[in-house]
Amino acid sequence: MTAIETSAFLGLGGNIGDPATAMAAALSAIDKSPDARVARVSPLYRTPPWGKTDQPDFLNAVAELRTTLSARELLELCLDTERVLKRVRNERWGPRVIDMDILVFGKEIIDEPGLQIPHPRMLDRAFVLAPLADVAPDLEIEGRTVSEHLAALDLAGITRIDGDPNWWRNV
Ligand code: PH2
Ligand code: MG
Ligand code: MG
Repeated sequence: MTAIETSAFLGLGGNIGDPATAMAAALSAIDKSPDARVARVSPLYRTPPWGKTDQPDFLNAVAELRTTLSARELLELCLDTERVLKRVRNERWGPRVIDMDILVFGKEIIDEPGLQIPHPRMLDRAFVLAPLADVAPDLEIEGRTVSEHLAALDLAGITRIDGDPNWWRNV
């Protein structure tokens, strides 16, 4: 029997130390897991801090995964990976070496403690939608495509870093 694969989208970010290396290490770890593989990765973006503005700029990216895990199991894999990379949880929206959020998990709608999918704040965040539009412009979320949602947002300060498209493999 072949297990069903779900397409899931992860948002990645960080603004302490070397976030590009941390994000690359996180994606490589997930890709090595027997139950998930990395299908597409956006370019990196430099983005102004959202929510709590007195902190350094972030690097952000989005990855599409194919996984046989459940959404809850994928969350555990992401949290384990954050722990391996020495993420420390301090203040909400504060500085971090790595953050991985499940944005979309197939067509599932989940509203449980610690797991809300689609991610409840993603549609307000250009730092999520700009890289998501690179990998899945036509993905529908709440009745509109990612491109349509992105067109409604202010892109001030969001810059795509044009570099190696396989940046996440160089760890
Ligand atoms: N993550 C946050 C809070 N603010 N700002 C940017 N630019 N990028 C992020 O990834 C980010 C943020 C909480 O997860
Ligand atoms: Mg987050
Ligand atoms: Mg998070």
